[in-house]
Amino acid sequence: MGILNVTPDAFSDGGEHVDPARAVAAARAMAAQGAAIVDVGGESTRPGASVVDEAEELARVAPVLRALGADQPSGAALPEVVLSIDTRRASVAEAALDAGAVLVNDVSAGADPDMFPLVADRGAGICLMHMQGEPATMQDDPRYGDVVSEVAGFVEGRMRAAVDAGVAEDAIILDPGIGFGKTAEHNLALMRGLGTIVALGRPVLVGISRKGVIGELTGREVGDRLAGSLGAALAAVEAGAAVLRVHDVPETVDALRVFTEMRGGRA
Ligand code: HH2
Repeated sequence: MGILNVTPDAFSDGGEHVDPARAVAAARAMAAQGAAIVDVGGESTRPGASVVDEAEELARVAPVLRALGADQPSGAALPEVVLSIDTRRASVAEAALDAGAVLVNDVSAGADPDMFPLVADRGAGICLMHMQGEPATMQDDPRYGDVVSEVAGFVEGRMRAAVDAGVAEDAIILDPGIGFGKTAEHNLALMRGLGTIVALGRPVLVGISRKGVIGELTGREVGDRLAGSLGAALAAVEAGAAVLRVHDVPETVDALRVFTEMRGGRA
């Protein structure tokens, strides 16, 4: 999953793709480089980020999704790729689904009461992520008893709630939410304990690309975390992750290809 942040303030690529034409070109490049999914987001959820109003979020993502949606399914400009909308708002998700998205990446795991009914009605996919607190304050002293069992219990509960609301179980992806209300130790524990979430039986998405835990382990600034992010990506796959949400698509595709070939598996 390639990340396309159409925001002025994302933590590592803020401002790069605010111009819709540049955003569309970046999405097409990621698809050509081997991304299976492109995740378009109009609201930064980095620690300390402020909430974007609905009109602004829609204005950011809609033109990009419409242009990318128009590429499908001919594949001429955009090879077959799943379009994903990174939003906590059902209204934004609905507009994105209208424009050609088929996956909703919801970092609040369905906090908007209209989200699960929408996803169910449209037969879309949904990624349910764990977050403790809200982006503005989530890194102010996050605490857990046992982070792995609490996060696994949360995503399992949200999966049940989604299914109860009519979402097909096989449309659900689960995500431990690396960096969302977690210290570096919590993030490491979740990576080491990823198997507990994998055991819930749904594909697991890991978004760790360039995040703070990579900085903690390597001492590198955001722009210099590619090698560390690749190490984390391979560790995630080894632990059973099915989807990697990354900024650096071609490098991750290469790393995965070599890793899986050498382990005798399939890329
Ligand atoms: N991380 C970010 C945003 N969305 N979605 C899922 N499912 N999992 C994640 O780990 C995840 C996510 C934060 O990273 P990024 O998009 O690069 O930054 P920002 O939130 O500043 O736009």
